[in-house]
Amino acid sequence: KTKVGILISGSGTNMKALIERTLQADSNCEVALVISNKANAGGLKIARENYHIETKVIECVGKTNAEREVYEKKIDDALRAAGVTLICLAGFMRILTASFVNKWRGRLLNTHPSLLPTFKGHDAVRQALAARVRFTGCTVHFVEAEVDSGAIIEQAPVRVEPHDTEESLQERIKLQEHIIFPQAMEAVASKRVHYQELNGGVRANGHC
Ligand code: 3YE
Repeated sequence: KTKVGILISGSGTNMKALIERTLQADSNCEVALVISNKANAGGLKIARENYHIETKVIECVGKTNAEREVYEKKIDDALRAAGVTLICLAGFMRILTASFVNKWRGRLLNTHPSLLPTFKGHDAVRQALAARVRFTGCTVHFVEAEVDSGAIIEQAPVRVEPHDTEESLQERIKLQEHIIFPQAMEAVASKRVHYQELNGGVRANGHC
């Protein structure tokens, strides 16, 4: 089975959906380690107590490039020590350096709450409401150094309702992420989808 490492910063609802998928008989994955950059992330307790998965808190010391490298080295070491070969960013709210991304390219997935390439950035749901679109959604993509720009693996649309708030829309988007993120994890782990570089560009080859 593919050993998966999950990086979180918060309540861990996407993490929980990934773990639940790995507990099904036909899964090609097992979650070997959950890392949070926040000591108070609710997901840590869930991983440890409900699923008996090893957890680590690795907090960032600062935002300079040198400090980021130190911090990411700790993450990299912990993942390798646990035998991880596939990383899922599940509500992890840090931008990763190019050197980390390059080391894990093709084995590093993120979920984003919009139909990329529309509404990149940390406030994607707010952007969707401001633009008055009828549909937004979510995207699971391979991570590139440039944030939210990596090859798309899977997407799901979500209709924007007339009385939606950022919170209500975010909630419904999350429900879709809980479906497509586990699908994308399994598809990459079982090599139905793989990362491909082609003359300067990249794409996710295959289907979930
Ligand atoms: N890193 C790269 N490429 C990607 N991280 C994520 C996706 C992704 C990635 O596609 N290279 C918050 C939004 C980040 C933010 O801006 N954080 C800043 C400041 C943090 C702070 O103020 O504490 C930072 O430098 O990390 C995962 C989603 C990242 C969203």
